[in-house]
Amino acid sequence: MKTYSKTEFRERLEMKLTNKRNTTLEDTTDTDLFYAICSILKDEINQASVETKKTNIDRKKRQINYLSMEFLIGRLIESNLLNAGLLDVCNEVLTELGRDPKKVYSEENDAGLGNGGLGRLAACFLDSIASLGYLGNGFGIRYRYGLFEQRIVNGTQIELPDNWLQEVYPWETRKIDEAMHVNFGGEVSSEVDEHGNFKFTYHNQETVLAVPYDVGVVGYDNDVVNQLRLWSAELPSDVIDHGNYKNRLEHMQNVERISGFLYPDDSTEEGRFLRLKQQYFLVSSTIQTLIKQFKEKYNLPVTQFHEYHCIQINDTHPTFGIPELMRILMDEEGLGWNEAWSIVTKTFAYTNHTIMQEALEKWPVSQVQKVNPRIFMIINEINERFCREVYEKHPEMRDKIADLAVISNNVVHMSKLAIVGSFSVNGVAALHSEIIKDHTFNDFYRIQPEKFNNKTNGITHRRWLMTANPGLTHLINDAIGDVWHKSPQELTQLMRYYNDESFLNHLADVKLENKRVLKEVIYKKTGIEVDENSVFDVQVKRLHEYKRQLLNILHIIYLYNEIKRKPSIRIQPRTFIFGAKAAPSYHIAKEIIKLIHAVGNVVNNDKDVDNRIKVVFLENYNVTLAEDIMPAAEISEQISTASMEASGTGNMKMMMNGAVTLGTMDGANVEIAELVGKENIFIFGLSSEEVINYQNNGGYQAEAIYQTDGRVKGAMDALKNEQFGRDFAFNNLYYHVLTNNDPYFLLKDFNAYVDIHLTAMATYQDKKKWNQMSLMNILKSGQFSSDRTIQQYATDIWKLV
Ligand code: GPV
Repeated sequence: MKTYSKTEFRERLEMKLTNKRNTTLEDTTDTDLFYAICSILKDEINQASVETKKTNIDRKKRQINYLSMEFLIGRLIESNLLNAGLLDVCNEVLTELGRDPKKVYSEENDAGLGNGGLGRLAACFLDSIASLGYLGNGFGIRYRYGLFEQRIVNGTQIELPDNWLQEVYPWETRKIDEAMHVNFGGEVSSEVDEHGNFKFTYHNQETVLAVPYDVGVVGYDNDVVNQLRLWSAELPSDVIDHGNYKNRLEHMQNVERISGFLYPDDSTEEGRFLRLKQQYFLVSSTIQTLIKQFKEKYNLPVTQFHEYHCIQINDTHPTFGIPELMRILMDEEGLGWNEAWSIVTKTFAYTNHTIMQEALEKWPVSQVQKVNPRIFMIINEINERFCREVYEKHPEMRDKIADLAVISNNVVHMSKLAIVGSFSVNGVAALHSEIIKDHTFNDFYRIQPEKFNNKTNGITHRRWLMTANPGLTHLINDAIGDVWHKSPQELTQLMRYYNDESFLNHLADVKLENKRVLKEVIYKKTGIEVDENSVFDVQVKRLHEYKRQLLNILHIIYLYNEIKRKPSIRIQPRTFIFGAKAAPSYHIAKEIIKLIHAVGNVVNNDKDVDNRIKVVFLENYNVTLAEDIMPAAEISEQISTASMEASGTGNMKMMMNGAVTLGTMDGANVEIAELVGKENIFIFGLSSEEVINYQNNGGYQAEAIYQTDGRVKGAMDALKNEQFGRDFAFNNLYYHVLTNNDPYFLLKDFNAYVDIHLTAMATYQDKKKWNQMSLMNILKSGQFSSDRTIQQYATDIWKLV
């Protein structure tokens, strides 16, 4: 891409302001500046994109297609500027013009087309695929409304629609000429042709137009621009229905609802018919496009499709792609079942992101039939052939066939369909991948062990370090140069500074400065004044019982009561920072948000506490807010019940920014612990094996711990005895934990949690030691760059080379 001197960039900016915004540098607004900068970038992006597409066709290499119902991309301006090599010059020019670059960039709406980790992972992956120079595109849905905006009113979460497309979205290009028809519903009839083959024809289907909007994905300093293609649902203009204008308008609105909004449930399944339609809409439009482009561009028989395309499905949400590709290969391309199946099972690879039962998708047969009857027929056939094969080839598994079946009790088990139809099944952290093999999908592992593998998650260090934390980035650049930008594992070179007092002090200065920035954000958003010299202890992630925000707040209650008992107690001042959205229908989660606020209200205003503890809940946690929080974190709370967090990625973001993890041996925490060593992490609580053992034996005796352990009882009773206000929610939480026998092991892990906090705070007293721990976390974090993850996907699964 073109490089610009300051003068050139400024001139270009002036030109764009005049031509695109009808204004001048002298009286421009931040909005004008933002769109003018986007326009400069977009020229570069489009140019490079054309080149990328051309070389890709010439090279005839295998392409990865990442299918996901979620892409949590956040803002793109800074990361696009960085990757295009224009961030510094743009910052300098804006500053010289007397503008605050941050303010200009904040004109961009945060694109929240995802719920949490799974959606953000997809966004990090696209960044790494392009930055490593691989040919690979993302496919998702252009939801008219993204993840809801969270407001807190009197401690209660309120959800507002996320109208992110209210202003022009500068990064997208509508490609109406590449729109696809997606067919829903209707009936299927079959006849036998002259060769004795079945021919299937569809009738009375409803056709929806899938219109693609392409967003360029800019590689870092390599002139590569891939695409994220987001599909939007429209009524085809040639549909003449009912002849009635009002009916037509209603029909139009119904069709547009398919891409109307993102379902706000994270790691739980809503099971709504519209969600099912969204899934089929994504896969049908995408796979039709891939086949069409393959035939047009390569001029090869469709039987070679898998040699040029790999499809990674992000959890089971895009699993209907498997029967959809079968349908196209058989009904439209005329292949037989076996030939089609052989192609499909060399094309699809499946990533599992959870072992929790409530998140494993299951769709009633009747609903799948209604969405597309032909797709259901194919799933049924896949199931019958698979069960027969198990019966014949694995006699030892005959009594397991009911468990293995893709369809049972009139529901389609999406994870089973995904496993059967894919050549690769991967978990997202080493521990998680082992649990999948040993427990969740053990029956499948026994018959198809070769499919199972691990790909530990990662995060893009470009967004989560280079743009989010410029202070730390400069410090690192000054110390070891910039090789780590392209080879993040080179961060280990920082080991040279492990005993360098001056470097360690600079590191602490950078952290303090980032804490000041967050302090301002906290004040602006909540009116709460926090002390930048207190420890910033952070838990930011979706609100879920298994993530145990409740354990965190119970510990805060315990600390508070210790202070009340003995106000002169010596305690390290701390700011507990929360950010979390609850799914709108997840009542317990919303009650926990209420409790955090109630505890905060009491603790923050109690004279006895004297500002030693502050509790802050930052509303509307999203990618943009995370970019302010991660650089300021010192303690990274990763306290899920062991075995339940598949990986976690916030843990990696905070580690990369020098926070020390305080957590359980769960998900990727296990690998963080291995890398930094036990001395540089605070681990507590039950192991995953212990948790799984208890679960298999009906749990542990929660009531007994409650009755006998004073610390546990004290914290729990605060919920019941209205210490933090009279609210049914707190009572309910109390009974919820005890009557369900504490399925998330809050009480069982409570004491270990209290103790590990004591250890952590004792350690913090030794400033040098703490800075060394922080440095160790940063310098080992290159392993968690998504560049490493994508490199592994590319060589082991996608075979891109
Ligand atoms: I399933 N995850 C998510 O964000 N949404 C989901 O619907 C499902 C899983 C998360 C896991 O909970 C995290 O542990 C993991 O780090 C993340 O997916 C990315 O793999």
